[in-house]
Amino acid sequence: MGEAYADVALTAITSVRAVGTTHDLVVLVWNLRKALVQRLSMVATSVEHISQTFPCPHNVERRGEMNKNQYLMCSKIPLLLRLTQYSRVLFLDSDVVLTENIDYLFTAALTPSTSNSSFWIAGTHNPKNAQEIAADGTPAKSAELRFNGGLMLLEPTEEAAVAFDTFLTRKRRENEVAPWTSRRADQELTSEFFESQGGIRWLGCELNWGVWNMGLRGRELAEWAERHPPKVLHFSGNFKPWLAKDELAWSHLVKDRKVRSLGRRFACVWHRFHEQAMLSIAQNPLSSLQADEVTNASLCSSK
Ligand SMILES: [Mn+2]
Repeated sequence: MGEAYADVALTAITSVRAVGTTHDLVVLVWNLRKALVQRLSMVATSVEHISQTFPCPHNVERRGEMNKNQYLMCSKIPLLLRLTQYSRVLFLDSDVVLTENIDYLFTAALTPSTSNSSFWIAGTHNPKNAQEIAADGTPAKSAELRFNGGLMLLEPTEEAAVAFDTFLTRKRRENEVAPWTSRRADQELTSEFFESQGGIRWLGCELNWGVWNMGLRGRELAEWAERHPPKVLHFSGNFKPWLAKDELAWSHLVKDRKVRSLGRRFACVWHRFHEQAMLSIAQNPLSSLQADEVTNASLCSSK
């Protein structure tokens, strides 16, 4: 996570603490100002600087197709697989908030999709409609498997890390030849690697509910989310509550009233955690947070 997402990550962390996790909380950062690292250190178990160890030059300029595609081929997965001091790692994007404790994932028995899986990852899909969701929230048989990288559960081993590195190196070499693909390492290539190992274990999509995906797809998914309240809200894509100036930037994007009001409700969950995060940082004597940096969630004030 870079500079622009420091306070977004703080919000995510605040929510993880609020639901009472008993696990370590490691924040992965690169190119972050000292003051912001210090701010994150106040709430995290540890802050890991990944700029040196990231298995790809993160300073590649994003100018030009070639560089852009090289940039997209970077991945944090090998780094996660090398956190071998932990038996399981639950990766969360910084643009998520938890509304329920999901610590059970660290001990859950997860069924592999085939019996010959050497390495596995557990994750969720982005459903297109309610038919693509099975009764337990995992993809229905007919679902197009759009793996979403916002929440991933892994068991770190050096062996898996090396295998993933090798796979990425091969993909990068293929990618040097036009026409370049823009399949991103952190999501599409991750699922391709683990799929080829037979090892994607699907979790229910209430564990990584794409609010923007819901907005794009419409009412059916909103109704599903009302029946199965999301445990993790993921503000991926074009719906970022922290960028919202008015009406939570939602009303002009989504026509359906029901979807709109649910999206606003979810955005307000984010805003309340954000407010809580900023207030607790401001109260910390070590922080240099200015009062005017504490945004207010006034758009959400009717609780
Ligand atoms: Mn995300």
